[in-house]
Formats: sequence, C-alpha cells, structure tokens
Amino acid sequence: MTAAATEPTPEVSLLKQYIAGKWVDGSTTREIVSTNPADTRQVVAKLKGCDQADAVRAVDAAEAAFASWRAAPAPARGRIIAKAAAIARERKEELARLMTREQGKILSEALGEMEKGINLMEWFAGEGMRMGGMTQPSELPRNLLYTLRQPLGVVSIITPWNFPWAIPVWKISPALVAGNCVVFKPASLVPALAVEIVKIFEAAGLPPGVLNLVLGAGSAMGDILVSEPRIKAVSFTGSNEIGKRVHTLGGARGIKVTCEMGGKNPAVVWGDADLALALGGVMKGAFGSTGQRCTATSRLILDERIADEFLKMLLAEVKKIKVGDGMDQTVGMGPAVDESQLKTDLEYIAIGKSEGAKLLCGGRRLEDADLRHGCFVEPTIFDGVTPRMRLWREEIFGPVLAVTRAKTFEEALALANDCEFGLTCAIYTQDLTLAMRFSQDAEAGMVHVNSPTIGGEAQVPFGGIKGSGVGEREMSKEGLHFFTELKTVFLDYTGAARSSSIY
Ligand code: UN1
Repeated sequence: MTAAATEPTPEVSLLKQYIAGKWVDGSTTREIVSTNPADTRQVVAKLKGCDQADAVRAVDAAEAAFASWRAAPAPARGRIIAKAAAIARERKEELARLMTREQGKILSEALGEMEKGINLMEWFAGEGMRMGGMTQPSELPRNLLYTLRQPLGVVSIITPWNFPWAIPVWKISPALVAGNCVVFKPASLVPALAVEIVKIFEAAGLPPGVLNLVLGAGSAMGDILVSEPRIKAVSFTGSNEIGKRVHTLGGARGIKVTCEMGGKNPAVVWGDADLALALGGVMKGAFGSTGQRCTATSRLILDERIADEFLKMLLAEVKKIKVGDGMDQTVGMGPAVDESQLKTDLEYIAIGKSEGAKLLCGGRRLEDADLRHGCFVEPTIFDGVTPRMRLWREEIFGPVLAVTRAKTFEEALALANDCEFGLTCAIYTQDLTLAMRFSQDAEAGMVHVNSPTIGGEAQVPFGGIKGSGVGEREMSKEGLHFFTELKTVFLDYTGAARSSSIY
C-alpha cells in the first residue's frame, strides 16, 4: 500500500482533435474522459470524441497534404522527425509523468518508454537519408535496372493504450519519413499523451494535414479508418479480435495491413541456468508494466530439477513488490489500466482456480486505504498449469504468471510451442547447444537467450508469427518498408549510345 501522489493534482486538460493543422472539437456529443488508474477520482483529460464524418475530414486533410509532402526530399522529412525527437527529449520527464498519470505504469517504466520512443524516432529520422533502392545488372546491354521506394499516400495508424508514447511514434515516424500522410487514432484511454505526440510533431514543423489526430471510441468511428477508399495502408497494434477485423476489412480492399496482436510468451528456465539472472528476467517479464504488454512473460516452463528452488526464489521476490501509485518511487508495480482490465485479470484468476491450477501467491484485488480508489491487483502466480487450461492458452494482459514443469529439453520446447500465439520467448541456460536449438525451433518472431521476453530495439525487426501478427514487421528497415511501394525501373540508354556514335 502506498500513499497517493504527493504532487498537487494538475488541472484537467480539455483536449481537441487535430485535423488539417487545426485544433478542433470532435462532433460526437459523447464525452471521452481519461482518468488516473491509480485513483480513478482524478480526471486527466476530457474531450468530445470524433465520429465517422470527422474521420473522413481527417482523410480529406491528409489527401490534400500528400502531393507536397511526397515531393519534399526524404532527408528533409527525416530532419523534421529528428527535430521532433529532440523536442521529445527535452520534454521527456514531463511526458513520462503524464504517462504515469494517464496510463498507470510506474515512472521508471514511463521514462524507459519515452527513451525507447525517442531512439526509434532518431533511427527513422536517419532513414530519410537511407531510403535507397538497389541497382542490378541487366540481361540487356546499356540498360540500367534500379528500384525506388515511394510513399503509399494516406495511411491509418491505430494504437493501443499500453505503450501510449512508443507505439504511436514507432509507427508515425516511418510513415512520415517515407512521405505518407497519416490519420492517427490512439486508444481512447490515453488521449492526453496522444495530443502531446501531435504537438511535438507540430512544433517540429510538420506541415498542416500531414499528421491528423482523431480521438474517440472505435465504435463511434466505425470501420472507416480501414474502409475509407483513399486509405492505402493500416498499421494496427492491439487485440486479436480487432486486429483480425482490421486484417479482414483491409484484405477485402486489397490494401497493405500490418497487425501486431496478442502474445502468451513463454520463458524456459533450464537446470544449468544462472538462476539469479533468470529470476530478474522473469520478474521483469511477468510483472513489469503490470503484465500489460504483448511481450510479457505469461508462461513459465521450469526444468523439473530446479523448479521448487526457483519458485521459492520467485515467491520471495514477488512478496517484495510494492503495488501502488506509479508516481511513488518506492512502488514496483502500478495499477491495471482501468476497471475493465482489472475485471479481466480477476476473471482469469477465478478461471485458473476453477481449472485446478495451484495458486501460489496473489489473486486478489487490492483495496486497502488509498488503493481502493485505483485498479490494483496483486502479482499472481499459478503452478501446475497444464496446456489444456485457458490460463495457459489465452492472453490475460495482467500480472498473472502460469507455471509448468518439464523433464526434458524436448518437452520444454514442445510446451513453449504449444500455443496459438508466437510473439516472443526466452530461454535461460548456459548451454550453447540448448540455446541454439531453442533459437532455431521456438515458434516466435523474437527469441531471447538469457534475457526477458520483453523489449525491442529500433535497429532490428519487431513482431510475431502465428496468432501474434500478420503483415510486415515493425521497427528497423522492415518498419519503413511497410509504408512504401517498391518500384522497379528498366532504363534503356542504347538510344543515347547510338546518337553519340555519330561523332
Ligand atoms: C516492449 O516489450 O517493450 O503492445 C514493447 C505491446 C508491444 C510492445 C512491447 N506492441 O506490448
């Protein structure tokens, strides 16, 4: 239990939409209100949400801005992103605090997310100077074959509430550097941070219409951000349910779609592992960000030989986690993002119990003193989970870890792969052969050896296989390529050779 934030409560922000370079009210009468999940009595921001007509106006604005943005040299587009990154770095502390108030993650995690987003902006800013294609020899004499990367046009970017800064900037930055115009629809739980993102790009000198913000409920805007005929691509991160819908609608129109969806990521701790290292990694992976990340460690597979010892260490460590308001620097785990996510966490805990898994710790909502005003749940571990249980198979998006044991490495690998999802995974071992076999055969888009399942770096692709993702990877070159068309040019210059041969 912790005391509520000691700082004076900041004023409620009255937010607006950003369409065609102007801050305007949304047209719906329904008010969107964001509250602090550590104390839901505190309102962070309010606004009038957008409807379908507003979203179409945002597409109009993006379409109108496209010709001149496309014509701007890519290095110049990149410099605007670089400027935005510099502004974000100056405002890092302030924005991290806003993130903690609006989303609930603890301040150190919010600062980490700020830094990661800034790294991604810096990476993509540089891509403005590296948007090259390739040249290849032709079968024909005096022919030049080369490729060009060109923008798509108007693209939609739809983002979740769990990384309200990093995910939007890692999609918006490559889209803009590549020369596209963007309609950005963030989750309605985190509007205040989304507005700050747009203000940063505005302050960096982005021309009106190039980036538009439509805030509001997905239900009020309908499917328009995928089905509007002028939208050429959609980049989505969020739930499997919505992701599949986006993919189906986009596929029916024949447009590019990338969907980064759920995870149920396993960590294997093998008998020879450095157990202290594994402990740190499992703690971070399972309970960091209150388990609200698609890369969270939600399944733990223990070598039978060390299982009891490791669980003892884990339980001792979990007991030390102080749950509370993320502004308090002594707190190790913040709240669930809202009542609805908290309810999901508690429902899965009840399901785990009814399926016969053994509750080792946690399992309750925390409601003592100040905590009763927030959406707090205990870090929870179940042992004896079997692959048939829902606790093993379904994404919870909360601080709930399902544990099982394996007798052989083959069994551990099979357990890791026995899952609909395939985003990321981890193995803790000192045995190079096992590490290599796991890296080769794990069914996941990302593999960590001796590090937690979470995280990614700007320079390398991020994304999953199976139920975790469809479409191109994000971050790195792949993240930029998604937002481009590739054009192959066949240039025959034999005519020029003939004319010069008269001399
Ligand atoms: C991370 O683990 O640092 O929604 C990033 C998510 C992922 C991002 C995770 N798209 O949790």
